[in-house]
Amino acid sequence: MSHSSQKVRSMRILVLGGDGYLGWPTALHLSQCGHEVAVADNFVRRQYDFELGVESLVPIESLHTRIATWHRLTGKTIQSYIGDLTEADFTYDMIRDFRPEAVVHFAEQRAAPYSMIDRKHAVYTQVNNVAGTLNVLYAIAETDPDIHLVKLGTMGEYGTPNIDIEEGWLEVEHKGRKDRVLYPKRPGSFYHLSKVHDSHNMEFACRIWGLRATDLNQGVVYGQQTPETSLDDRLATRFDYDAVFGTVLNRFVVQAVLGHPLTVYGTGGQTRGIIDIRDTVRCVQLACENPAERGEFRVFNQMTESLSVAQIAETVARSFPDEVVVDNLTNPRVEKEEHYYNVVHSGLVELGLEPHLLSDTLITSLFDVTKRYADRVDLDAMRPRVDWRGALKGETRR
Ligand code: NAD
Ligand code: USQ
Repeated sequence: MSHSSQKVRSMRILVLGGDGYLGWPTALHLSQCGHEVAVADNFVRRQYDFELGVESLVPIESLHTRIATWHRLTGKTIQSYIGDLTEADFTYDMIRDFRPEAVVHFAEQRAAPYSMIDRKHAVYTQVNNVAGTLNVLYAIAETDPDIHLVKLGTMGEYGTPNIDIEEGWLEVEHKGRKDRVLYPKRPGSFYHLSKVHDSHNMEFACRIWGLRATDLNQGVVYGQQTPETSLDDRLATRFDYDAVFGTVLNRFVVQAVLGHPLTVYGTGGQTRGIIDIRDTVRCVQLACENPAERGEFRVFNQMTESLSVAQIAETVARSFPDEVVVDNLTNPRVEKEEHYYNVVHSGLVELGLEPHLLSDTLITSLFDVTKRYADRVDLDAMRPRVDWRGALKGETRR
């Protein structure tokens, strides 16, 4: 049944990671839908840029200016909390102060290559992500267990199993007995593993304390604009193209415009679930407005279609008016390039999602964004430098 036309009452929604690529457009979208929104962030994403010597292709304003611009344009207020989720006092105080009905949690280190740089980055990623989420679970349990946690997970938690990927849970029959178990996970980086650990901690909190949580196992996101961010340049969200934080389709678009070969890793046979950023914000809205039950650990696969990396490269190349060269680089990651991939992703559609499938129009609009800021591109940042097998070569620092 579609719930999309139902009139929904205004909710208090706290968006953790609200200064990031997806958190900021989501906060705007929820505010535009009439919800009372607050954002939280420690700005560590902006620090990674300083560390790596790169920056978003599209210039982004400070959170302060973004919020002030939104208020000037729409009259709507977004509250902000500046702090780190791994600090329990900050997390508890914020949840007690804002009293949200839903907490949308984007606030994690989200780049697989960043987590594979060396031991230090792997440990940072897992401590930041797992400890931050644990603090959020405790703060919810001790403040108001009715608060619905909507947490961003990732399709990469599942890996590429040789059976269909279900939405989080699997019915199994073993030696004549049946059970419903968490879907077995086999992720491909220490980052993706951090999400698996989070999922287990959330399921435990739902089962033991009766919390309510939705895990949104999202595919690779593409796109840069939503109706809200397009209202004013000062509302723009970031657009990463570097080899650490840039995601595959966004990178290929920038490479096509700059006449750089598309960096397909290996044969490009690896298939991934993908999703348009406009669908990301809508999915989060649907999850908030249709909460999980108390004690329920609900999982949705937040992706709209599956494409291999080679198909993504072909689609970008076909949409670009000039010639595009594809460079099959030695794959710096360890991943299957030939595999089965069939994902169930009906839960969000049943709640009312009407997917934007990948189109030439969308890709062309990304070409336009890239052309506008092409002089900001650092071509050196395009080459992958993080090797999944780095630890074996004594390349990692203690
Ligand atoms: P992002 O790095 O742009 O945003 C994350 C935000 O969280 C940043 O602003 C960062 O400063 C903040 N943050 C990180 N750790 C924090 C902490 N300890 N305390 C407070 N703030 C903290 O990432 P994104 O691309 O917007 O992704 C958001 C979420 O969605 C992540 O959890 C990511 O794993 C998930 N996701 C992203 C994609 C994608 O393609 N971008 C796909 C699937 C899932
Ligand atoms: N790839 C290339 N060339 C490139 C970049 C990537 O061939 O220049 C390939 C990778 O080898 C991989 C695929 O494209 O097979 C996806 O890579 P990616 O960097 O676009 O995405 P990934 O590392 O999986 O991570 C991104 C987000 C992460 C999110 C994840 C969703 O950074 O936050 O969790 O997408 S998913 O992949 O479904 O787990």
